[in-house]
Amino acid sequence: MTTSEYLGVTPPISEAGPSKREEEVTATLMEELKKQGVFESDEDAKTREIVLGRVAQLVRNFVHRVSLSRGLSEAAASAAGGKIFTFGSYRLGVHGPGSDIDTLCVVPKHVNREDFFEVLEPMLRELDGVSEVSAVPDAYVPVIGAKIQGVALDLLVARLALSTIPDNLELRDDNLLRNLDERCVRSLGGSRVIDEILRLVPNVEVFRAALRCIKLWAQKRAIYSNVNGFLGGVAWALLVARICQLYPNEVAGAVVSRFFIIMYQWNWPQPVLLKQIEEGPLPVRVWNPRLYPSDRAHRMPIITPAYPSMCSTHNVTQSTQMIMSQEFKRAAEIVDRVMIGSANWSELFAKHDFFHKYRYYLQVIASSGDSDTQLRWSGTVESRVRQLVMKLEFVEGLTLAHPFIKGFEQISYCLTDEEVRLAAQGEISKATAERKKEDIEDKDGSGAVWTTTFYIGLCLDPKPPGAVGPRRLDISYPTTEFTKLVKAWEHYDETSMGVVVRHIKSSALPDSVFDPGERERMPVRQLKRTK
Ligand code: 3AT
Ligand code: MN
Ligand code: MN
Repeated sequence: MTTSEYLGVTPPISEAGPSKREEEVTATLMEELKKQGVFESDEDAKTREIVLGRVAQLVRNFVHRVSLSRGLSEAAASAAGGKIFTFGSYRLGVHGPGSDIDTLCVVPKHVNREDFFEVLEPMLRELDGVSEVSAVPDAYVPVIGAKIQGVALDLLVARLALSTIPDNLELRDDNLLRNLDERCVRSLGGSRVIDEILRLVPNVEVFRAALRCIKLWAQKRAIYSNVNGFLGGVAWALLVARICQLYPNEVAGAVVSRFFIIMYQWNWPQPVLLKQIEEGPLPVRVWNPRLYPSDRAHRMPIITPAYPSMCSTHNVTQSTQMIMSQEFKRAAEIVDRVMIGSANWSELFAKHDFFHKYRYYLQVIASSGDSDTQLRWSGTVESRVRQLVMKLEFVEGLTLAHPFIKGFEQISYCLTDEEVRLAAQGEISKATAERKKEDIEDKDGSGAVWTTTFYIGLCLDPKPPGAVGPRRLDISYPTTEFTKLVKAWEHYDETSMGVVVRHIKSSALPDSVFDPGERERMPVRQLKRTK
């Protein structure tokens, strides 16, 4: 076989088609996915298309307007074009009812990023049915968020070194990246990666169905989150795409089954690649562990296929890798039983047991006095939690530190300074918790406290035989270092923002981390005894 006969960096493992049983379980998998609500209605799908049509027209109007203002003739302004490309889950075809549409707006060289925020944004606000417009021009990837006819969008911009953007433009050519600023290269990246993934899978429909299954499973098991050291949407897509390459003629049920077995056995840090890494025309870094020590540190490298190739799993730590490996194993066992008919797919999608699993937890509590500050501050704290996890991994006696993938928000209406102080530390009395906004209005010394609490589950090494009494665990060094690190944030303000780390026993977990009735259904103590 020559390299051109297969997709991927090795020949397939098997080119066999599905067995009858594999077709059966694929049908039941699709039924279960429908039941779980991962598909949107036909009506919603039509709305999305209408919205995209309107955005495409908006971008052309925007380019036209800016072109005229730069002194171009009417004819030249009309010819300047402007085109949108989608990426993210919508472009992959695996979006859910609540997903946004990630949309890249490509404009000619005489239109710049400032125009996008100063001209397009006001034009967008003028459209019918638009709400929640929010621009983040200074972000790593500058973006305008908005809702149109109820559909959420993330709008990115890329300015190409071309004087016109024709309707048939494609973004595949690496040379398009020449002479662009870094932000435009990054903005183009999302779209180029998705295009490449879709080109590199043998059967797009099979890939989509299998990826929907893996995404739902990863969300339910609380391992879908790039910031927290697990995998994000792109990384999961790349893994599923690789398994599709290895079984080019299989159906989704079979791909899912192979996925878990292969991922459980994968010889990390051997990278997952969809094609050989390519060099290109830019003076930018391409992932290369032989050249760069920081790339060598990646534990589960999953590499993006479009130039410049990057590692999509930079944040994975020893703990998160162990947790994902356990989840692959659990899933492989369930899917084995699905195959022989002794389990249903729904078992694969059972909710995680994070808040039942450990005896001790760390709470990382970010607090402030208003919702805008809290949004930015808690985001900053969240993005650093994995630094705490990595420091905890060095603590003697700790097997792993398991970060939970989302924070829990609360607003506490306090009557006194002392209550405010306590609330910021996570000590929220029943009276405070039950108070409403009206209860503190016009009262001297009162105030509201916004808190976001992140959790890290602590798994201790097994007790050595014969040891008695509780084990001591000294986490003061990691927690002090962590607080120092988050307070080093450039916008940190000690008068309005707080952060504390404290450890609690599982019995002290607040009810808010459980679904109604969940705590009672699975009492923590019972779980421990059966271990
Ligand atoms: P949803 O169905 O929308 O939840 P998704 O995979 O489309 O899933 P996002 O819309 O959050 O997820 O992200 C789509 C892509 O946008 C993924 C990544 O290429 C890019 N992206 C997302 N967040 C960031 C970020 N903070 N910085 C840079 N790129 C980002
Ligand atoms: Mn999206
Ligand atoms: Mn998005």
